[in-house]
Amino acid sequence: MRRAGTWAILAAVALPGLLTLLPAIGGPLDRALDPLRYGVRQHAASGEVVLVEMDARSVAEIRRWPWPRGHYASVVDRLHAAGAATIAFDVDFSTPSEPAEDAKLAAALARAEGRITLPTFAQVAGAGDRRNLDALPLPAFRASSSLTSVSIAPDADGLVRAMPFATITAGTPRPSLSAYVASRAGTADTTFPIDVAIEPTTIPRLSFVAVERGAFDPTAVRGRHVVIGATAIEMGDRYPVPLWGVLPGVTIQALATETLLAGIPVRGSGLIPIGIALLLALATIRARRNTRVAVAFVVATAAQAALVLAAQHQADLILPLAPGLVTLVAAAILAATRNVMREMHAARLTDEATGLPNRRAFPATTRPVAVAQITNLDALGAVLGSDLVAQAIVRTAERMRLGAADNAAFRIGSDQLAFALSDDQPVEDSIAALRAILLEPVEVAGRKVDVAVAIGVAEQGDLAAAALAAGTAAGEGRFWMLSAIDRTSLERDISLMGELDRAIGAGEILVHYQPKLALATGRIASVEALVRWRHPVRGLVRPDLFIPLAEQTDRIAPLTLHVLETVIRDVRHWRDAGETMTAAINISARLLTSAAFAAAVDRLLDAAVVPPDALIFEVTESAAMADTDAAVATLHHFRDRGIAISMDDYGTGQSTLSYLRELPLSEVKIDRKFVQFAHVRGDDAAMVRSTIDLAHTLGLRVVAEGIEDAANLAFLKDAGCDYAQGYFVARPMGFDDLLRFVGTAPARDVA
Ligand code: G
Ligand code: G
Ligand code: MN
Repeated sequence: MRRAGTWAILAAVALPGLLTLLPAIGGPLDRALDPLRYGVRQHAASGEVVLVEMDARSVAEIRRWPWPRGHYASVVDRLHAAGAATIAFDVDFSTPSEPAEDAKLAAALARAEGRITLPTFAQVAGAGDRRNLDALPLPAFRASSSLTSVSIAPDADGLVRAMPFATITAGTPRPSLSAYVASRAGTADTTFPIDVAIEPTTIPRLSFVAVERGAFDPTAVRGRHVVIGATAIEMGDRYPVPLWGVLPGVTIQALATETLLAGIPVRGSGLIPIGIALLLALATIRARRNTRVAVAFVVATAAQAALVLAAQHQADLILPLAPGLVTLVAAAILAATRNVMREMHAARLTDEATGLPNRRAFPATTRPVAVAQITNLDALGAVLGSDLVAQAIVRTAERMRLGAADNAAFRIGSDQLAFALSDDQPVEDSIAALRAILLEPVEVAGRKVDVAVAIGVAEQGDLAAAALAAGTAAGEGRFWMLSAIDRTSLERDISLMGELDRAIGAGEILVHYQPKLALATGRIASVEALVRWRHPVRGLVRPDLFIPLAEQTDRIAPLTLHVLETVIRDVRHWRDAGETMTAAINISARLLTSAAFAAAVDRLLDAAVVPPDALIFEVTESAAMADTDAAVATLHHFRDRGIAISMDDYGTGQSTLSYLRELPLSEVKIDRKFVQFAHVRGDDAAMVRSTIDLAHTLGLRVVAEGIEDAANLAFLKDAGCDYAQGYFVARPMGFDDLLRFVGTAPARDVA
């Protein structure tokens, strides 16, 4: 049903309507709708048909029954004299009465010059004989009158709804009273519906005895068609009709005559209203929301009913109501059901708070998948409130979509977003791209908000493994981590780590240096060592790709020791060349809890030909988090040996202030996220200035990283920052380039 086209839906909708074309189904339904068909169109009679009632009053006055036929003779004479166009009797004259009275009537009929019509009745021939006999008026009456059938045939439920145009009784066709009076010819035994929208009470009527006495206005009869019959209850001959209940047979004859005077009703095929309904149902079927379905249904139903009733009223085309209405109901039920199912389907696959697709919506994939765990959700919630947090999550998901394989991000837990990674490029490249995308804060209600994430990656669409890895990465303060569950297969895939040991031996691991400019003097006072891997196949591999892998596979210690060794050698060289610069080395968090690493550092330092105070260890804030006591002890140990400790990426972590006090720091490096736009963004500027002040108060040097233009540099100098590091000062470069750069560069004027 989800993908079914309008045509298929229309076909499904038409079926129930087509079923109502079966009389057994449509008949009762349409009959139940009679009050609608006739009630809405109720109108007064034309007045062309006048009833002369053999009413209770007449019965009371004449007293004898059967009435002596002289009474009828008088009435015929009176009506004829008044100018009645036709005089139709619905009175049985088939048996003789007193000859004198019969003669009176025969004479009166003869005087009426053929304006009279007398009834014939179909009668069952007798017990055991199913043939019908024609009960005719006496031959003396017949001589000057025409004959019409007054048989009334109720439906199975006892209600009279239709009248024949003509009947064939005992082989003789006879027009019905109404067809004769209205001069409408029709095939024998075909019927027409009586228009019971005509209000029976509006048919002009005269009492039989009043007419007999001449006590009536002749103009009420002149040129009109008079129908004479019994309405008094005790004379029987009463039938129920729709809308009006029980009516005397003669009143029904009058209604039928009125119907034919207004036009000849033609019954139309039920296919016509079904066709109309299908057109009208289009809007209902197209409606995507059920309020619209309801509105469209009501409008279509009203239009359908109006069209059918108008066809009857204006064109005497009688169409069934049930097929169209059933079709419309079917359309509404179908559309509503489809919408509910769609909504349920969508709701099942959507996270309520954010509108993002949820875990159930995550497609099966053979690609690597990433789960990003938002690590500062509680803090965000406390500051922003849940609505804005939801927005922040949506903004973050939008960013992640940019780095996702199929541009889709899913909220798989309150603090977890998931997405598939491209399998065209190494996972490390995807992660590097993501890191760049996520660096900028997201904007929520006009505020810039940092959403901190830790990412777990797993192969083959293993979402659970990725989520687990994300949790571990968050706990260890890392940006990303591979799932331990399939680490081996991934390693084989990446095939980098197996090569790292060989790479160190083969001299593929290089150290580049990025200068730090002392803002007070305009001279290069220090450098940061940044590792590079000149891979024979992959080219220059960036450290943010292989450092996390090295950390996870326990190769970070040999790598760092190799860097330290290289740096010590290079420092020796430039000291020999007369340069007094210090050099900073990045130390991974997990190395701080490794006694073996500390011992190895000690051995290198013991053998070193440079003073330890030429070295700086850069440690990220999160580094101290994993195992605080051990990490702090290790840092004190290094510090005691004379190595300066620098807090890297300052501002991106969490409990900054307590660390500033506890750790044996010499230096703080403000993360480039805050520095880069500090000269144009007020809140960044405030953060940088206050950090500089705070650090100075604690006796720490301040390095700002990520300086990319002169204005930024000028701002930092003005803010009292001690060192500036960034592309504007110099990019990371090889040892030889560094010596040339420092030797030739004049002291910079950064004022
Ligand atoms: O400039 P670059 O792309 O080299 O730096 C990327 C990241 O890698 C930086 O966060 C930097 O601290 C880190 N990094 C560079 N060299 C080393 C290293 O020798 N050891 C560790 N642990 N991290 C390093
Ligand atoms: O985390 P750490 O301080 O070790 O980061 C050093 C990283 O910063 C290296 O990747 C280096 O290439 C990068 N870096 C240094 N200067 C700039 C700069 O001006 N702009 C940008 N975008 N990155 C820089
Ligand atoms: Mn660093």
